[in-house]
Amino acid sequence: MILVLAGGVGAAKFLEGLVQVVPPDQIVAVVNTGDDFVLHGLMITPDLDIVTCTLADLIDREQGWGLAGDTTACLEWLGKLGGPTWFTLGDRDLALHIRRSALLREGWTLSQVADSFRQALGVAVRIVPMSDDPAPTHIVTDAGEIHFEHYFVQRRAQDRVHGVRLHAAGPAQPAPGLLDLIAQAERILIAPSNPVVSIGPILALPGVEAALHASAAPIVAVSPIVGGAAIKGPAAPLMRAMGYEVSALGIATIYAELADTLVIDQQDHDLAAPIRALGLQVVVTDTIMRGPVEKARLAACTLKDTGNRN
Ligand code: FO1
Repeated sequence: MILVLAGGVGAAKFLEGLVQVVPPDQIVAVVNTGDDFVLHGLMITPDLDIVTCTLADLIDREQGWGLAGDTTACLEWLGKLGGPTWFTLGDRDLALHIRRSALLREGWTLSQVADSFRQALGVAVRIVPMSDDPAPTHIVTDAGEIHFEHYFVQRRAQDRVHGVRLHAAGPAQPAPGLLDLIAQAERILIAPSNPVVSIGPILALPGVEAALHASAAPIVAVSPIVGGAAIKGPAAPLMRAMGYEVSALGIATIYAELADTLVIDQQDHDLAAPIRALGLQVVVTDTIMRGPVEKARLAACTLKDTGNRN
């Protein structure tokens, strides 16, 4: 089984490549829930939905989130009635949040909801939230400490970032069975997601880093930073706020103690030597996931044997 630590859009695209080169039922995606928040009285889980709906080929490919061809009649009426409209929730998208919220109120766990939804949508990849407990990511800004989605979407990532608080609602436990999945994995992949607010929340769960270190599986990460910039999302300001250089080398310093191999883009080939100096093996390739062929090629790169464990 191949375990993939995943955030949102970049991870979803990477998984679309992986399912082309590995039987989907051999893949388990452990998904960040730090973006999750309540809006309109509904439990919204952006990264779980992005991964599930992308693998179900239902995603809006322009945006990387939301459902293709979705309408926003309900959102318009929510606005008329004084509800918040800063977070675009389409009519079909709302069905996910309404149904999820109802099941959670009936006592289902987020793991059970996520598994029920991916099966209902015909996704063969197992999708596991990182935790069934609330584990919101807060961003510390000039305007105070705010939830990631308020920082990133409502306030358009305009605030100066002073820090990040993971699991801001208190201790969160790894989802049931997650530590066993890490122990059983034959290979562990860290998708090209935001290392601070997408992968960070997963690694910060008690026992996860220890389980990863104890695993005999090769751990391969894909840099989400290409040519000194993120392909999408707020990785740059967040990495800067945490004191990391915004480059593939900065990514290497984050994962140096954990991963065996880092896959970087050919634009960053000159960073291969300093990254190797950190003790990581390096694979230099085209990491821009333009289409299905590039996604499959990138995924195949993370499956090649690049030598022994760290
Ligand atoms: N991102 C935005 O920038 N604007 C939105 O209005 C928005 C709505 C949205 C609705 C459902 C969903 O699953 C994701 C959504 N996202 C939106 C993406 C969200 O901000 C993600 O958490 C980030 O892209 C980071 O993964």
